[in-house]
Amino acid sequence: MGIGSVARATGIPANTLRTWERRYGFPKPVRTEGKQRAYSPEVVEHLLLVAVALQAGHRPRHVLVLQLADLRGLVAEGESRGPATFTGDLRTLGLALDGPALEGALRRSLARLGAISFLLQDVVPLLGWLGSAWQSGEIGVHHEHFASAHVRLALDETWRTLAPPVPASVVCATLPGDLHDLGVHLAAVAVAAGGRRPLVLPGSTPVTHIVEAQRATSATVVVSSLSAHADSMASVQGLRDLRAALADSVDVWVGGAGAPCQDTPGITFASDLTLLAGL
Ligand code: B12
Repeated sequence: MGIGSVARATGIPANTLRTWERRYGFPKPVRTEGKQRAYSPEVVEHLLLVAVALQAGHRPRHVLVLQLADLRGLVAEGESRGPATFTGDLRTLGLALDGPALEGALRRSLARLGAISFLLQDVVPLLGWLGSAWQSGEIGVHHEHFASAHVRLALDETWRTLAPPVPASVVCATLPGDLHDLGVHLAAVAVAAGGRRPLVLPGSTPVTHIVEAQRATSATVVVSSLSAHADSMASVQGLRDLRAALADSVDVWVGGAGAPCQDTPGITFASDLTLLAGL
């Protein structure tokens, strides 16, 4: 990532990043051919933790010299004393419609847990709770929309931060009729955490567009996430069409609560997001 993107992702101004590099030797970028600074996903994750530690009141001169494991320990220690960022709190912040606080809590959780545990321990339980609490009338539709929009932004920011600056090699999409694209964003985070760049298509994408995107990028994998709301008959047909239109060399992975039970030859059905980090 370039210095501007790192500054946006971490909230640490570009000038500060340059000063720290001079003063503490961290964050250490590599130089592109054009002599621009470029930061690896590991450095960006490290900086996210630095940002959390600074917010908690630690001094840059103490925090910037720590090894990653020690920094994680410092942040975890602070979290256990300060406001926790587990799902219970995210729920409270969602109910309070407190955007900045919810954004901050999601960022802290990501920095503390790392991308995959952030998905599994915080985001997925929060989404499950939003669905059932909305259905039971415990929360209003505005709470559900508010919280899921913030989660979507956080996931979007996360995969963009983690994805290496290489051409996309994994296309992530829902199928026609399914506007629930959060599963696609969860998948994109896992793919990016595994070191590949996803191409994320918007919800309800026609099969022909998914195929065009795969051909245009020569992506080797297509990942589809189907929500509980997806029409199962249409999904089975959509997946057959998708499989038939793609070259045999392209792997197709499908998951989500609405993934059809029927096996479609040439498609891998799975629910464990961590598998996508190993593609
Ligand atoms: C957020 C949300 C919304 C948001 C969507 C925002 C967005 N951009 O995605 C908004 C507010 C827009 C919305 C709208 C609607 N929603 Co809605 N929504 C949800 C909610 C709360 C979360 C959905 C979600 O993202 N879940 C996370 C997904 C990814 O979890 P999952 O599918 O179980 O997948 C898991 C794994 O399989 C894995 N995974 C997922 N994909 C993949 C892929 C691979 C390859 C692998 C390996 C793993 C993997 O990751 C997940 C975690 O483990 C759910 C509740 C729920 N629990 O799902 C309701 C829910 C899906 N919605 C529902 C409904 C009814 C609707 C609406 C019809 C409401 C309305 N009356 O307008 C509309 C329909 C919109 C449309 N046309 O599609 C119902 C569907 C019920 C049904 N069976 O049909 C649900 C279940 C809520 C409920 N309890 O009633 N919704």
